[in-house]
Amino acid sequence: MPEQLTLYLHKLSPFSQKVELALIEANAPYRGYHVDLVNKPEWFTSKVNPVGKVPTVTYGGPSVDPEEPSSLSAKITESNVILEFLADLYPDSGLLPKDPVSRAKVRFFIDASTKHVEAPLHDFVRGDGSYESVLKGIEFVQGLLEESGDFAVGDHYTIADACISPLLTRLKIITETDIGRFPVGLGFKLGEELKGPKFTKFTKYVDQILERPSLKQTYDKEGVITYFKTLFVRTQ
Ligand SMILES: N[C@@H](CCC(=O)N[C@@H](CS)C(=O)NCC(=O)O)C(=O)O
Repeated sequence: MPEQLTLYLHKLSPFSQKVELALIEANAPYRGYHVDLVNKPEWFTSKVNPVGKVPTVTYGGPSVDPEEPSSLSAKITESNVILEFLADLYPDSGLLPKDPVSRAKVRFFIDASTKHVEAPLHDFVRGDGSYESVLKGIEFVQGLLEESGDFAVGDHYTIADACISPLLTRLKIITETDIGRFPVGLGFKLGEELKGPKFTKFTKYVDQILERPSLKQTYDKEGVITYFKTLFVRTQ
């Protein structure tokens, strides 16, 4: 029997989603517990994650009620760290390839998608960033993609794909709805630009990734749109 694994998550959290994606793709047994981030329970901060953020995983120890976490389980936080942890737990899942060069490529892709897509997109949607840096970041990541365009690295789903997938869903929302604190129309413009020949490989990859059953299982598109509408209200 594998050790117990509980994922504390929030359904609209992109960081939680990447961890859930990796668990599902690895066929890993786990228990998901939805944390109310608005009325965060005291026990979550005192017993699970002192920083109070999701995702957090408890691993090992007795199988207990998630609301009464055991002091005997390991508590693992930070989505990219959890992705690596899952790849270590399930070495035959393909979440990380076996050969060192491909493993380095997966790690580089995770680093790049965090620095060059997550950060600029985060700033852009809040009205603090620039359109150009979003495009430049996407171009950088596109340059790392396999020619086939099916996966980020090699011919198998890895934690690199899990890491970028939630960002791709949010990018699609921004380009389809224009929701964000950037000037009106810039989200649509970004969408048009991404449809052009310069971004063919990226677009093919996005389409492929968004069709995966694991993505559909973990993604509440309408929920994210509603949340974005309340969070990113334009002030002018
Ligand atoms: N760097 C962290 C970010 C996690 C994070 O910001 N989680 C948000 C939800 S998307 C959260 O739990 N916020 C609740 C809070 O800060 O109180 C990771 O990658 O896991």
